[in-house]
Amino acid sequence: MKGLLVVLALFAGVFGKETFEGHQVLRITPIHEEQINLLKELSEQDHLLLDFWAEPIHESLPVDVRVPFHSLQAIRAFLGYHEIQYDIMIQDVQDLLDEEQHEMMRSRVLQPRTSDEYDYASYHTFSEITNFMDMLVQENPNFVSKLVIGKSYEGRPLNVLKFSTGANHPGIWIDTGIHAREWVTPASGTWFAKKIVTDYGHNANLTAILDKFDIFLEIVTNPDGFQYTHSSNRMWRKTRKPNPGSICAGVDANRNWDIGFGGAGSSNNPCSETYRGPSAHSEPEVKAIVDFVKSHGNLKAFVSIHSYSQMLLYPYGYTKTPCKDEAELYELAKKAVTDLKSLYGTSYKYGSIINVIYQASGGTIDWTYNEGIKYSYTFELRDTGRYGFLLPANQIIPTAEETWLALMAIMEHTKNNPY
Ligand code: BPX
Ligand code: ZN
Repeated sequence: MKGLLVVLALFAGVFGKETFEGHQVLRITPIHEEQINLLKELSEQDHLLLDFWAEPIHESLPVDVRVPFHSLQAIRAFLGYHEIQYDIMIQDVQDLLDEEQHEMMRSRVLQPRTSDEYDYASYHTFSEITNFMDMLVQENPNFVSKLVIGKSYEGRPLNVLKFSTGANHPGIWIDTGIHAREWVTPASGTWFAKKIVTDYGHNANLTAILDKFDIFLEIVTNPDGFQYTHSSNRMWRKTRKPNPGSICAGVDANRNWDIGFGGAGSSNNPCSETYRGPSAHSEPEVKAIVDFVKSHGNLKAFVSIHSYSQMLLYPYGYTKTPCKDEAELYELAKKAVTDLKSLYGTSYKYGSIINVIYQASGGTIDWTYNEGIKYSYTFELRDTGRYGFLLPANQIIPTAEETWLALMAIMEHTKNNPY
């Protein structure tokens, strides 16, 4: 059976799109340690092909899991037998994907000729986002440029938009889309790019920031994975480099950094969604950022954007030891999420990665923080699990707008507190 499913998966990968008909996303709510342990055992049953959107870790975090149609009976029986509570969050994953595709097709009818015509309220492919970047550069030649900091495994350019008003400025970095399926993040990144161009010279706060700092924005940080979510498997998370000796491809680019590499909260199994890779910085998508950070040498803030779960996090993820700027990072996170909430009432948790989510080794911002970039943060954007990675497109703009307020708080603090 397992062999057959693997063959089917490969078939889908080569010849078409993986479908998710009848798949459900369940939110499981374990109430004590014993139930957590049962769920951990469940997650090791590879033949069930479960996709844990949120892993069983501790009782305060619900466990979201996508269950293929053929495993639903078994899972329901298991949860019922052990009296573990759960709710159905998504009745049929494919229905949401069909709606998402429909929405994208509708948007595509009008090809944008300018960045004003671009449909920020819809999801887009890598090539559409690349065209957007080129339009923005063309429209603002003295302000915006496109750097290519490297190439992905499959050879796509790793594009970074640079917003700059003068030479030798310190830098602020923002990346979106390092995890392929977290679609609202590159969609928000695209909106941020337009917002920066619109507000410069009009919004006093952003203008003051840009008079002193360059902003670097990598919108599609994992282009191979992103393309794969469009062409083959909407649920793909990792990079797309093959793993020699395994039928599973890809590395978790948020476990591949050279800090606590190989530690707890990362996997040495190439088939795991948190596979750390054969060595630190093994992924060209990660190495390109490492080289950029080092060669730039003067980044003062680094923000890496994920979804979902509505959190603003700072180092560390690999250790319980508080980072030395914990007090300041905590206060700034509090201010940022307060500003974020002021727009639509969206609530965010905040704190260190290990305290607020879970232990995770080899994460991006642990590395950037230890490189001396004090204001290193990670966002987990909307929502808290109603749609998870499949956030409907009508939430893109509100998500981007509220997140922008938090980004402004971080950038302003960075400007006002030189170090
Ligand atoms: C964020 C920063 C550093 C270490 C971990 C995170 C959480 C992030 C992850 O496990 O890489 C969660 C997520 O964005 O991937 C979303 N998710 O799987 O639900
Ligand atoms: Zn992520």
